[in-house]
Amino acid sequence: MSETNYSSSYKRTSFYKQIEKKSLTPLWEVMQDLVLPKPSSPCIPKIWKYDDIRKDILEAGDIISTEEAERRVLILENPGLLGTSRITRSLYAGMQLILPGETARNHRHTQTALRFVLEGSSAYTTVDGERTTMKRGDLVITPSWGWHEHGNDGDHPTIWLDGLDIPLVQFLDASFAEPYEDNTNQPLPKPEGDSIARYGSGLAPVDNPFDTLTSPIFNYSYSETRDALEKMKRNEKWDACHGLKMKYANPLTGDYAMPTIAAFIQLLPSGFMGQKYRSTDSTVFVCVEGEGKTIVNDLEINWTKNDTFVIPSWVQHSHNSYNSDAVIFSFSDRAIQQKCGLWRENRYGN
Ligand code: 1HN
Repeated sequence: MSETNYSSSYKRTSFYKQIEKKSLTPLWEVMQDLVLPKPSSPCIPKIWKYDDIRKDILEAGDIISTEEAERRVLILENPGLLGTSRITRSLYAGMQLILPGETARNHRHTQTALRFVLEGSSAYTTVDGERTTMKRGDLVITPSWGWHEHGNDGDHPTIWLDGLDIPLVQFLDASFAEPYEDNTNQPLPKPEGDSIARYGSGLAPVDNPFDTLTSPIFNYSYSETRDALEKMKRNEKWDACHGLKMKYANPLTGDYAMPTIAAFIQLLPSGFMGQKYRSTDSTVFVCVEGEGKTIVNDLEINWTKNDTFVIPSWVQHSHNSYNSDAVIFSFSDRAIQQKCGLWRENRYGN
């Protein structure tokens, strides 16, 4: 073989060995895997039926205490991302159980968290000095590095879905976490309802602006949200793909409620047959009310109350409700993608 024969595989293999020792590696062997012409996520579509997993979540209550576990959670791990504790490539999700009389101690970390309450009405969360009661359908958020603890004062278990930006923070190597001093409870300088009164009434304090990266409203109550949807619905301006879809907004900026995670609520009117849609943010959906199906290529995902399902980035899907209005909560990494100019969507199968 001539000196100039580029395709000599022997020459290449020995060259690769030579440079490997110097921590060098050839781009041309991997470039196609690094820069894809379109998203191709290892995340796969998947549903967790609440009826199927509820007994396992409750059984975890016999297996471990909140004291021992720190947080008693069953992770929803995407089968395409086994061993990674991820529901999508950038997001973590889990089902958390807190039994009557239990507490989950105060701590903080740089990961941002959301909780979407599925069952129970007697648990509470305290975030940075204010307590809130957690009722079904409430969205409770915890900012990066905010102190937070939970408890259940009632007679029934409470179960909620946690969503955190754990994989994103992991990727950036920006994780810090710490327990509260001597495992005590945090002080409660603010009365319950203070932040919603101060920031959720179309008012804002004149001075001392809040850290607006995360919304100062930390419990978006379902009764308010549901009422708003019901009133908006009278206008009948349905989006062909989404029905009536709203984002949870920071009232001070109009941006998403959290800097990294976008959260949404949508109402599909009875008998809605959505058009095809895809976007670059892999999304976790939870059916809050009603029932229906989401068609994903050849797959039909049938969902009813409290079922959680995931649709990967850039996968075509369409939502359909059956014979009652359906309400769906969802969250994704759209908040961070849009800040980086990465987010794309398309409609109608284009
Ligand atoms: C966490 O702090 C909570 O506070 C839930 O309820 C899930 C998963 C990983 C790391 C921290 C909580 C978590 C978590």
